[in-house]
Amino acid sequence: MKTVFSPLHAGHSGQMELVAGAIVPGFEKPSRAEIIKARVEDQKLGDILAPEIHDLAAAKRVHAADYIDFLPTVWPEWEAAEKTGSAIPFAWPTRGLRGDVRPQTIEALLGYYSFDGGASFVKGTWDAIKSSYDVALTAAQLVKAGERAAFALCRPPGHHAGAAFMGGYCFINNAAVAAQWFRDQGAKRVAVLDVDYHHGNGTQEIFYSRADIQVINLHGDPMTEYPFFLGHADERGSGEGEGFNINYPMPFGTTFDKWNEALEDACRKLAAYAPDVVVVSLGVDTFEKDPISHFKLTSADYPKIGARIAKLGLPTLFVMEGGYAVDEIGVNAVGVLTGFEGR
Ligand code: OKP
Ligand code: ZN
Repeated sequence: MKTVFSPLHAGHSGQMELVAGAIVPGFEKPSRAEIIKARVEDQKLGDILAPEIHDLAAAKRVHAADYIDFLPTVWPEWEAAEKTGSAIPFAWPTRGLRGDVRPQTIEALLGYYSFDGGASFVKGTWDAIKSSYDVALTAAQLVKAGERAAFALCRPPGHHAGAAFMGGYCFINNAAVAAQWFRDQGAKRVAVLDVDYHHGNGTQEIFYSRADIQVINLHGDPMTEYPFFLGHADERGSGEGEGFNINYPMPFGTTFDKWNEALEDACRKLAAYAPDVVVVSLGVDTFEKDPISHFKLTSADYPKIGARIAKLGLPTLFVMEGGYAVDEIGVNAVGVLTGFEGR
């Protein structure tokens, strides 16, 4: 299958994050995408294409227009306010505060448009976000044009980004953008299958009341795992969307046997939904050696995941999400794709 990749992701670099009270280098770093790309080449998965440039109309189909318009202003506003380090949100309108009043300064707006401090900006961040969006749409175009599957090597990832907020390393929800784009191009039903270790809270929120996009998540139980405040099994969709959101929260220590039972059930429900196209939010942070996660999948398991998804027999867009064990991220992510191709 073809891969779409942009070198502009690399401008989003040097992030820091707070872990157990200490500021440490961010886990979501440029080498992640570079190592996956090198593995795509090494395994001769197929051509690697540069993305076509898209306007932001497709982003505004799933995100609030004011949120999308805000993103490119962050770094210029931050610099204009003479701030020196990276732009990180630090105050949020939680219960008891006014989330309905849009504030006026850049540091306030960062909190207004986020749910945590996990999505921060440096100079190259907007160009990286935009390139990741272009990568997703370009790969979606390949599938629309008749390719059996395509790989959007997105960075930064997207599945934690909601209609009007960033967080958890995510800014624009690439998978949600692609799913909506397929609908707008004439697909009757689209399924999003999110196999990242973390619950894709943004994707769930965006499509929660809709029957035309089925959202299925396999993930660490939010009772004990980030993003903590969404992803429970009783979240099944609302209104017309009732029954079209499906969550499989699983405990720390989950091995492939148990995880695969969830995947099998998910695939049966997905097949019964009979979508025209599947968007896979592909995270490989379910890996046993992932530094921030607690499942126990091994490198040998990833091709099996790809093979099961291939068995659905549906046009498939893979959109890269998480995975932080960088030494093995290429083997694991590309393992899903070669498994899909039956090799
Ligand atoms: C993104 B994706 C604070 C820990 C915050 C955020 C995890 C985001 C995962 N230092 N962890 O789903 O892989
Ligand atoms: Zn994740």
